[in-house]
Amino acid sequence: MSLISAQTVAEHASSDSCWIIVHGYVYDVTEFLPEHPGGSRIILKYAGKDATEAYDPIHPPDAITTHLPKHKHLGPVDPKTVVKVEKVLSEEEKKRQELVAARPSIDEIVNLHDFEAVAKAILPPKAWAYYSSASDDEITIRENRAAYQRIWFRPRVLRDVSVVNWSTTILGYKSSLPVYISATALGKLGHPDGELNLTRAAGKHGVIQMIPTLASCSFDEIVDAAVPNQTLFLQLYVNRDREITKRYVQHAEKRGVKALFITVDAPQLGRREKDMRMKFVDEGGVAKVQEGDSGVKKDEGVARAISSFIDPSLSWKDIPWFKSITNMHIVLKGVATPADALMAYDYGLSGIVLSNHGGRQLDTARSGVENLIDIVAALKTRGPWPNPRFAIFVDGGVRRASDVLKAIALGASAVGVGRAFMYSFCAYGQEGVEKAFQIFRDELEMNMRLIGARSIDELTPDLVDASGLHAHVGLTPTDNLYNTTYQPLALAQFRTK
Ligand code: PPY
Repeated sequence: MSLISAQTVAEHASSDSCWIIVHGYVYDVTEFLPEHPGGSRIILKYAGKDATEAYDPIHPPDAITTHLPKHKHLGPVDPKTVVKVEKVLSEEEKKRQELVAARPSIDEIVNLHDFEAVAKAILPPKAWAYYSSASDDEITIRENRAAYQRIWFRPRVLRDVSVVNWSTTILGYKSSLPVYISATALGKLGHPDGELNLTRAAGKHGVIQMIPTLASCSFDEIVDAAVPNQTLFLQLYVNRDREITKRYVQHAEKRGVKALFITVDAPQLGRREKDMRMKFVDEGGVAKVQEGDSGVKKDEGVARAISSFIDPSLSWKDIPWFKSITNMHIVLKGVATPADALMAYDYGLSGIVLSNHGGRQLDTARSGVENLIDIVAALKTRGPWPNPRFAIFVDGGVRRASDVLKAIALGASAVGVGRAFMYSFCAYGQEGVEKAFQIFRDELEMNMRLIGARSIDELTPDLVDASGLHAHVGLTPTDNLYNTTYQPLALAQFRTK
């Protein structure tokens, strides 16, 4: 195949003819411009140029080849013609890189909040905005933490706790921790290896990872990074085109994924204002919108930009179809009420995740751990509980092993942790994730001894006092570590010259 010179590519730098280079290959994306889920503006910024750096963090490597018809794949760029442009670092970027170099040594990290604080300091502002943002007034994201602080321990004593064991099974698969890695999207915004940091650490330590539909790495790259027999689950956003979903699910099953976690709390993506404002700043959008530039699309942040494929018509009627296309366990992620929990049970599913999507969807939704109380009570009406055929998981706000123990004591099978693991790799790569596992192990050992539970089975409701959980007001000690990393929302900014 003949090579295309960079100069030829540069001649196609408009919406009438738009070529871009990604990973050394030239693509004609002119006709794709109106279809790009992130809008055409962002592609046009790279028209006639190499877009790899902008493309990588937010697309799996194969996104462009699978979405663009073959005849638009024009050929490899001639590397000899590419003029290497010295990258000029902004003052902000220089400062950021200095902070990366001056990170605390990983030995200084003693809890999961430490990872978050490091990530907040060293992440590019857009990445931090996307990861940390939650919807509307961000009440729910904070409530997710606060709820755990309204549950108190009632420890048992004199139980010979010389040996304590926190290993368990999750949907029948061995797990060294009563915690799984929950799906978080776009891992390469925070670290060049993205989700692979999680896969590699999880494989080494016998922890289960839920692969995100919107990972930066491709599904196959993640599965390829796993060790033999490593248990992987898959989170699923259901595509409007069910054939795409079917292919994806069946491919996952073929590659050995054991459970499908269908996200049911995001028929439309929440408005995450930190993420939205970041985009405005970058594109100079505020000024242009105010000047009445009708060509400017009101930008809505990274997440909303790429979420148009998600099918809002998804309903209970689709459940039998999912059961017909896969033998994997099916779990609904994002259930919040006894009524829906009972429906999931009655549809013969394997479980539910009591989740509010890390506070990123419906603001002022209750926390998963609060919902756990009524949902366990409802499921008890269907027979003896715990029921080995139906698992309840909880996620949101977990930063301590004590949170995990509380949720399990109240009836959860295991707990999902998303952001905390993500921040651990943003800060220290795979080593960070491994350290996060170690912190969980240390905290689990200490807390299980102190509450008198030697195994996961011994975590029973009598060990906790959740009587204050439904009281949404009241005095609790301030969570200083969380509040320090929590970045308050900002209001609209005046323009500076
Ligand atoms: C989220 O951001 O909360 C997600 O679940 C991931 C995502 C990212 C982009 C579009 C839709 C969902």
